[in-house]
Amino acid sequence: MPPSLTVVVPIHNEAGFLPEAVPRLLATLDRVGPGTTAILAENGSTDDTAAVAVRAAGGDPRITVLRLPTPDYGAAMRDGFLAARSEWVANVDIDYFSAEFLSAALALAAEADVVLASKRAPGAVDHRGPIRRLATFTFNLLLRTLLGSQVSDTHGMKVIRSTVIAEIAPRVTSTKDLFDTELVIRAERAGYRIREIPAVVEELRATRSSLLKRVPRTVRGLWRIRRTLRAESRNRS
Ligand SMILES: Nc1nc2c(ncn2[C@@H]2O[C@H](COP(=O)(O)OP(=O)(O)O)[C@@H](O)[C@H]2O)c(=O)[nH]1
Ligand SMILES: [Mg+2]
Repeated sequence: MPPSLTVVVPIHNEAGFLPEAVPRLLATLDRVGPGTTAILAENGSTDDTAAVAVRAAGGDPRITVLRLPTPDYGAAMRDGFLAARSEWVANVDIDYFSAEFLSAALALAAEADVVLASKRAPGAVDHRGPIRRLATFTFNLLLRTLLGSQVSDTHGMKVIRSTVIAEIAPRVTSTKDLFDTELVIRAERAGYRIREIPAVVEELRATRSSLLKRVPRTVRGLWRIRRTLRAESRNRS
């Protein structure tokens, strides 16, 4: 039997998309196997996302809806991870998840602590447009040059051992889109075993956030992580 897994899905202003996405998520839980549940972590929506999520789940006990006031993708992920009671947790977006990846990641349970679906690993197939692919390439370059990371992608589907979450998540200082990046970088630096599975990326709808706004915010955020990690290692030595 595969180990238990909680799939954490941050959701925000998704009332229109959930009626088709939640049945797809339930079918994915079925395919990954018994012991697989999901937490839909809503925060700060201006539509009735949380109520629609509860309705779309139709009382299925495998789905829990968390609700918090302030919009923050990373905080939703962190709250979902910390609420989970399974051996493993996953993070996926509501428009991008796959049973194949989740099952393949759990199959690596004996040899990995963090399994990333990488859009940049050899063999990955990325069906997104050229601008989004360029953004992922540049982000990865920054991870390597600014943070000295060996991983090829920190943003997207991932499966993490709960003991790693318990140790690392409380130390993460980034919120929003960089929470998971800092989590993975800290896990890597702590010596946890990171494995990557080449991803097949097919988003089910166009991106809703502006890349132009996201790029400067991301670069500033990565510099801030670098400063924080450097200060921590100076304080330790
Ligand atoms: N809880 C929460 N979820 C968010 C927030 N912003 C985006 N999301 C969710 O994050 C996931 C990715 O969002 P999406 O708009 O597809 O972003 P993109 O594909 O990265 O451009 C989706 O499941 C969104 O509902 C937020 O402020 N809070
Ligand atoms: Mg998306």
